[in-house]
Amino acid sequence: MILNDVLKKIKAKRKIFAVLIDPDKFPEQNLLKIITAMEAASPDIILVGGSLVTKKTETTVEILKKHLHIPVLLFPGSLLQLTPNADGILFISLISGRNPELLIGNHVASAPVIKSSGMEVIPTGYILIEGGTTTSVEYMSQTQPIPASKTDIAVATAIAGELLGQKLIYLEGGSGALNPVPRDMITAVKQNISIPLIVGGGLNTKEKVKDACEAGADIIVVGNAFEKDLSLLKEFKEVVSSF
Ligand code: 1GP
Repeated sequence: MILNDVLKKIKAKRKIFAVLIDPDKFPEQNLLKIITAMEAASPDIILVGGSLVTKKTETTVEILKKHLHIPVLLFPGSLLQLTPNADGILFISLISGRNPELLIGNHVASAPVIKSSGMEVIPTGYILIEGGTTTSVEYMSQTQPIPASKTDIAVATAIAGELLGQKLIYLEGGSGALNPVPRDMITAVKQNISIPLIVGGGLNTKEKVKDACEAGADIIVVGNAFEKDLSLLKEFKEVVSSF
């Protein structure tokens, strides 16, 4: 089970490195290139998804699974990205927002299909933080991010997520965020929950990845940076593994 492995690694004081593949940003040629980079760097998890995906997610998952032995988790921006060939799914509730479709509506619509697929389902409380620019996820979700200075609201939201039964909390700056989630916010959220903390959005340098790890992230997610420079993949993995 993917979540069990995550919990074991965190218990052993290890951090987890996840690569986000947006099917639109990695058409087949580019996908094969990042697969080669992942063969060398061995990330712990691959997430597949995006705020707006026009390509077939199923094909991307199929190619990833054909070449790599790394768990592939769906990170769906919409119901159109559901595909049964992934190993699991982050079953996301956008708990910083007040869009009922992203809190329960899409879950009801997709639950029977997800259940019958047999894939591992990981309930995840997703908290969007203002990242210095309007990100695709903010626009597409039609939700308002928590201001980066409002640590208390982020903490209260994360606690609520855990109390509601989420298994992971995802602190998200949004893909391509100018500013990643602030260090003090990561630390405060981590201190107030007992479930693993994912941090992503705008982590495009080794320093930012290190900062997020030091601040308390258990799982680091990077996507955008690798669309520009695949050599970063190995470097970031080394940073995360050094903790
Ligand atoms: C987005 O947190 C992920 O959902 C990754 O963000 O693409 O900015 O690395 P980046």
